[in-house]
Parts: sequence; C-alpha cells; structure tokens
Amino acid sequence: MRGAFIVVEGLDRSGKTTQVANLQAKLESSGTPVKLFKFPDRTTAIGQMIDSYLRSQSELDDQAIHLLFSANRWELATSIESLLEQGTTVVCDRYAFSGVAFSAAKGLPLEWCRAPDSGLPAPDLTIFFDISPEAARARGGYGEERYEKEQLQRRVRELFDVLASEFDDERWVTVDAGRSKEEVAGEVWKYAAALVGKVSPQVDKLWVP
Ligand code: 2DT
Repeated sequence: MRGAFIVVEGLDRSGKTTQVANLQAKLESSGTPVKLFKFPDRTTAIGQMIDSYLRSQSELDDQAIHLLFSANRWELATSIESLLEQGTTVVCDRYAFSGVAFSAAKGLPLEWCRAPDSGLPAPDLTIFFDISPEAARARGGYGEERYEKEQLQRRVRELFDVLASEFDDERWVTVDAGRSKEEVAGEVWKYAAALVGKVSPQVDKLWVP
C-alpha cells in the first residue's frame, strides 16, 4: 500500500507548523512511516534564494520569485513520489496552493500562477487551517518577513477559498484554527487517520485536466 500525501495549508500564525509536527509524531507512534516536507525548503540552492528574498535581503520580480517557489517543489517532487510509492506517508507544510495564493494576491494572474505547478504529485488530502486576520493578530501579530502583512493575508485567504472550491470534500477540508491546540490536533488526526491506508494506488497529478 502506498503512503498518503497530506498537505497542510493556511495563513501565517494559524499554528500550521506546530500541528504538522504533532501529526508526524502521532503517525509515527501509530506505526505509520512518515516523512515531513516544508515549502519553501530553504536548504537547497533555490531555497536559499527564496529565503534571501523573503527576508528582504534581495529583490526579485514577482514572476521570478514565483517560478523559484515552483522550482523548489519540482526539485523535491521525485523524492515525494518515491516515498509515497515505498509506503511512506508524506506530510507537507505548505505546497502549490500557497504558491498560487500568495503570488496571485500580489496581482499576478491566477492561471499564470498555476501553470508551473501543473503536474506535481497531487495531495490525497489538503487540510486548510483557517484563521481570521484579527485572530492571527491577537496571537502576536505577523513577523518581519515580506508577506506578513494583514492586507496581503486577507487577499491570500480569499484566493485559498477560490482554490478550495475546485476540490470535493474528500480532497480538501477546512479546519477552524482559531480554537485550542488540542481541539485542532484532534480534528487533524481524525482526517489523517481516516485517510492513511485507504488511498488509491495511483498518485494523481495536480492541476492536470
Ligand atoms: P513560511 O513562513 O511557511 O516559511 O512561508 N510562499 C510559500 C509563497 O509565496 N509561495 C510558495 O510557493 C510557498 C510555498 C508563504 C514563507 C512565505 O512564503 C510564501 C509565506
């Protein structure tokens, strides 16, 4: 049986990273082999260019940084696919949906943004962590990176909604991330446990008609 491919998406300050680590630990202790990915993966050569851009240490055209984010996924796509085929469940903190939502929020056309990610391994399930910009602010506000601004986050949230509307309830679920850590973890686990061991043999391709 191949591994399940679970993507966790959401806005900044939604608690995604904590919950992804928690999900990994729970899967491991239930005997499911699991590997965590995080995009952007800032450790690769492309990832270092992205990191420098996000920390405003370099400037890039919107199109150029968009393509680097996508290339950063493509450089790991084969590893993700092989792990899934070998039976390892892959949990991914952000993926192509962040790619499209953030670049489109800056004003690039949605379909242009989607094109370079077309054909990537498609997640079996995307868990979207929804939090209002007000609640995110109450958690200590946004940090110092380039995209951590309330107005942009509002637009990103709207674009995530557009992307979500293209998937059915089996492929995309929204979790209210404004609740306690324990409540959110419980819901995430419910979805993950229902999926692992029950995925179809074939890994689908994202955004391929
Ligand atoms: P983290 O704070 O999660 O490291 O994200 N982003 C992310 C994009 O604009 N395009 C992408 O393809 C991805 C994966 C979201 C850093 C920021 O990078 C944004 C927040």
